[in-house]
Amino acid sequence: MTSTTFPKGFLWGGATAANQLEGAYNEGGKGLSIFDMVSFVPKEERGKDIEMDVKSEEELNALLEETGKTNFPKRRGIDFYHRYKEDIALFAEMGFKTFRLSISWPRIFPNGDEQTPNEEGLAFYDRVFDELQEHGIEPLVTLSHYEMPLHLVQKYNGWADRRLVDFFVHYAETVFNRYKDKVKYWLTFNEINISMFSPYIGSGILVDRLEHKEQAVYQALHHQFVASAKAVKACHEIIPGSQIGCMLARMESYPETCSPDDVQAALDEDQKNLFFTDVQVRGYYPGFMKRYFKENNIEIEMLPGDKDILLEHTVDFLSFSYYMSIVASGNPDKAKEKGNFSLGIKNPYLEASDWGWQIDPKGLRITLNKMYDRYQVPLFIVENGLGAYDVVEEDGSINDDYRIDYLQAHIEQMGEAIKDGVELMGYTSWGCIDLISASTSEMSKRYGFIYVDQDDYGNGTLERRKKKSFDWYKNVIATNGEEL
Ligand code: BGP
Repeated sequence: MTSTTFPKGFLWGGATAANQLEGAYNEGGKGLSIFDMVSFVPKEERGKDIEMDVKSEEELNALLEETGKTNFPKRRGIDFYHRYKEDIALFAEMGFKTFRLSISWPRIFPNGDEQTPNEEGLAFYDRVFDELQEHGIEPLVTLSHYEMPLHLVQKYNGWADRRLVDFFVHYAETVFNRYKDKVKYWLTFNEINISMFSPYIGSGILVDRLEHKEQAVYQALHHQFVASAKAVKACHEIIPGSQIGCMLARMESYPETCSPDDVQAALDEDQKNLFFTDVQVRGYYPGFMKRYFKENNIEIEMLPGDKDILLEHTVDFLSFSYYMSIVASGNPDKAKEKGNFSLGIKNPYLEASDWGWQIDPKGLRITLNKMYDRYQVPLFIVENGLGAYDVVEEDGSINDDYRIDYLQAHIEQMGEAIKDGVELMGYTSWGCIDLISASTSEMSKRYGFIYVDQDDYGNGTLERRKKKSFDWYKNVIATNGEEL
């Protein structure tokens, strides 16, 4: 890698989310969030498909009953709420230029539909941003990372209800006004396409309440698109010079063979993935989705003005997570085998992580090129990393060479894409400090450069410890990606 590969000012750093990090789920005036309700199911008891959805009112009420009795590690997070100073100091030691975190919406508006924000919640993020500023670390803030106030699910069935647009915009304006001197980079919805896999986590919808589920999910997403565009508008008005992006869980789809049926299947998968960025970056619904809606009896209700809002307030940059690629088949029997994103059809050319995620560094170069070609806006990789079991040796060291290998290979391909002409703003590796897994609620699925002493059941001292990858990443940043 030549010294000129990564541009000057490239935003190296790490990424997290409030729901998996902060803990203190019932402190500081915070309301319950949808994620506080997702329980931990040990691996042995889990089915083949990962389950992070809550589907019905009964299920939700049963979970609420348990609140306070069961302290899921999720609700304890890794206690960033009380330990942020120590953690930020470690990020600074690695030389982070940026730190991606999310604001917990229910910390600011415990119910989500009230007018007056919770001052204690606002003050917490003031302290965090000040600490980052002191260390010269630029925050990159996600407004909604799987964490709407639970009350909005109970009362409105989440984003299925149009009123959520105003609640969200009020929340966004509140935090833009409050942090306008502290935060320049923003993201609206984390992995907005997650609703296709989990309507509860992505859109706060209990699907058992609905007759035509797909219709409701796409309608909810329309509301989210409008809310996102309105947030873009507000961000630009309130914080001159700010940049705000969308965020997609990007999964490059490969055809299983060169049969045109497989190629078409891969294109279909890909288009369904890129639909979300089409709306947020180009500002309009693509033709292939209009066709899909028609053929599946889905009608999106739009208010007058919606189309203009989408078109006029597109995002400044496109951010995405990248963990794996997937395989598509035109054979209907095979296509059925494909469960959720972690399973699917095996790619015989790739290895997979312990959780079945197929590791594909070259796919990152391919996807960067394809997305840049399609959109011609700056890209930002805001999540990438290897979830793995780590072992603490007797001398206390953690030798995570497998993680270094994974990141090294991906960063190398990022460099290739930059040389191809892709405009890339930065890279924030997911879970730069070990945190609770989103899909499995495990603590033992670790991504960090920093180890946190806690097990899947919430036992442990929460002590922080540097892994081998800590010094490795520090050097990557210090050499601006020259030494990998
Ligand atoms: C993304 C989410 C993150 C995160 C990551 C890793 O989908 O945006 O919140 O957790 O994936 O997934 P997991 O924690 O399930 O390993």
